[in-house]
Amino acid sequence: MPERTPIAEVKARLERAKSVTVLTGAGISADSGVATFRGADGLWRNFRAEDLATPEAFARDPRLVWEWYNWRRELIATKRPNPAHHALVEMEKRGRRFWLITQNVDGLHRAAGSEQLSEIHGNIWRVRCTRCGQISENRQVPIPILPSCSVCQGLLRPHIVWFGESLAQRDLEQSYAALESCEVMLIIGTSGVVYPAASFAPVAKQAGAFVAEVNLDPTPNSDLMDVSIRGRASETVPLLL
Ligand code: BJW
Ligand code: ZN
Repeated sequence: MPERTPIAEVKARLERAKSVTVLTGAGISADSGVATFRGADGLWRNFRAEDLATPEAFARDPRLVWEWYNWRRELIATKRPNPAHHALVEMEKRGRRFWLITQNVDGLHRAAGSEQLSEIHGNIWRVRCTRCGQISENRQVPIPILPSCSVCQGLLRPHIVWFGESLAQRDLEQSYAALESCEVMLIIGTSGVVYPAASFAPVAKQAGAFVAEVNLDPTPNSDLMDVSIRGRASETVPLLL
C-alpha cells in the first residue's frame, strides 16, 4: 500500500475518531494577522510578553500594562477568523465528543462559532475587578486608562491568566477530562513552552491518544507526535476535514 501523507493520515484518524480534542496557540491566529508571542513581531516598545503579563507588572505600573492591552485590543479588533478557525467549527459539528482548548485570548474561535471550548488563558474582551472580582465583557477600544468597576469603583484588570497565576479550576477540569478521553489530539500553532498547556500533549499520549501537530517549526513536543504536519494552519487545517 502506498504510504499516506501526514495530512491524509491525520484526516483518516479524525474521520474514525469518536472523540477529538484540539489545542491551539498563537500560530492559528497568526494567519489572521495577530502577532505570535515568541516571534520577532511579538514585541511592544521593547517589552517581552513575559515582562508585562504578570501580576507584579500590573501592581507596579497598571497604566503601562493597560497601554499594552489597549494596543493589542486595537489590533485584534480589526482581525477576523481564518479558514483554520472555521475548519475547527466544522469539526465540532460532526456529532461526536469534541473539545477545543485554546491558549489564545483573542476571541477568534468564538467569533468563528466554536462553542465547545475552554479559553484557558482568558479573553482580552473581558475585564475583572481587582476589588470585588466581578467579571464583565468590555469591547471599548481604547479602554479609558485606568478603567474602574461600575459596582465598587475598584481598578479593573484584563480577565487574562498571567504568569504565576493559576488557571481556572473549571477550565483545568474540562481540559484534563478532554485530554484523558480523546482518541485523537490535534495541536495547532503553539510553541509548547508555557505550562500547563505544554504538558497537555504528553497527557493525551499517555492516555493512549493518537497525537498530531500542525506547526511551521518543530516544538519541544515534536518527538512524541505520531504525525507532524509542517505548514501554515490556515492552509493545512481545512485539508484535515
Ligand atoms: C504557526 C504559524 C502558522 C506561527 N501556522 N503555526 C512548569 C515548569 C516551568 C514553569 C512552569 C511550570 N508550571 C508553571 C510554570 C510557570 C509558567 C510557565 O509556563 N513558564 C514557562 C515560560 C517556563 N506558567 C504559568 O505561570 C501558568 N500558571 C500556572 O501554571 O499556575 C500554577 C503555577 C504557577 C507558577 C509556578 C508553578 C505553577 C500561567 C501561564 C499563563 C500564560 N499566559 C500567556 C500571556 C497572556 C497575556 C496575554 O495574552 O495578554 O499566554 S503567556 C503567552 O504564551 C500567552 C500564550 O497563550 C502562551 C502560549 O504561547 P503560544 O500560543 O504557544 O504562542 P508562541 O508565540 O509561543 O508560539 C507560536 C507557535 O506558532 C510557534 O511554534 C510557531 O512556529 C507557530 N506558528 N505561525 C502554524 N501560520
Ligand atoms: Zn468591583
